[in-house]
Amino acid sequence: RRIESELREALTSGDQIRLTYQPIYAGDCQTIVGAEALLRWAHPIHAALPPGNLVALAEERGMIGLLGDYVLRQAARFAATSTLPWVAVNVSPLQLRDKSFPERLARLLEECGLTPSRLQLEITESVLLANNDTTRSVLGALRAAGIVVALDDFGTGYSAISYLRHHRIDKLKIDRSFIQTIGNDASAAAIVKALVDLALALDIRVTAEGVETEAQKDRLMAMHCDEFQGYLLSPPLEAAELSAVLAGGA
Ligand code: G
Ligand code: G
Ligand code: MN
Ligand code: NA
Repeated sequence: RRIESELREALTSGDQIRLTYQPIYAGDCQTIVGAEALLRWAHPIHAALPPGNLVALAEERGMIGLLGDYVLRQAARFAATSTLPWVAVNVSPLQLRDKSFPERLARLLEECGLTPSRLQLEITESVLLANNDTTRSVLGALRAAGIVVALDDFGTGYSAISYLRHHRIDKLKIDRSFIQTIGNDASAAAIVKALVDLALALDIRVTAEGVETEAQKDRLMAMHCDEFQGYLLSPPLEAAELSAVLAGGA
């Protein structure tokens, strides 16, 4: 009860709930091509509440639409005033089950002055597995509007490759569990290589998540992975910190 009203309050006032932005780099590992927005609740008690729990709480209490729109607005506002090419926002499966989502999002982008092609949405495989009619039409409308849709945590769910054909996803993000074992697990390395090649063949972009070591980076570069994300390159940054990095001041 209490946490619910606190969440509602945090969403209507102040900047307790903020986003941090983790840069995503081009294949050269030098150029920032975009950033993933990650939720943070700076609350005296709930500061330790991981974003996954916050999202789950909002889902349970019927507040995911509210939280989701808040996150999208904050990310779009930041991107609109930044030189960042695009910003990626994680969306819950429930947000995509709302028929009014594409239209609301279009209005929000217009209001923030952000071109749809500068917004990417990260969805999880469970979204596609559910095979829900509303979700399908919502995804179609989003892509028709020019919003890039990325499949997050790829490889951790039921990863049916047929989804890539039927749902025409724009980007795959290979889950960090594969990247982290790429150096000492031959099968993980083979899977990553196969996924990068598959993405190339399907004309889908591919991002390696959770790149933490030079050795991982070198192997992924040799595989011609398109995009890199991870602590080796940069942790999530405050909006102002990212702006400073983009301006060459950090
Ligand atoms: O930043 P961190 O590693 O703690 O994020 C944990 C999880 O929370 C990740 O799976 C991430 O996708 C998810 N997450 C972070 N921010 C958001 C958000 O704004 N919306 C949704 N739905 N999930 C988020
Ligand atoms: O599920 P999703 O990919 O959206 O989760 C993103 C989460 O991964 C963020 O919470 C972010 O802090 C975390 N993350 C980003 N880079 C790395 C990394 O190099 N290693 C690890 N372990 N986590 C990372
Ligand atoms: Mn993500
Ligand atoms: Na991920």
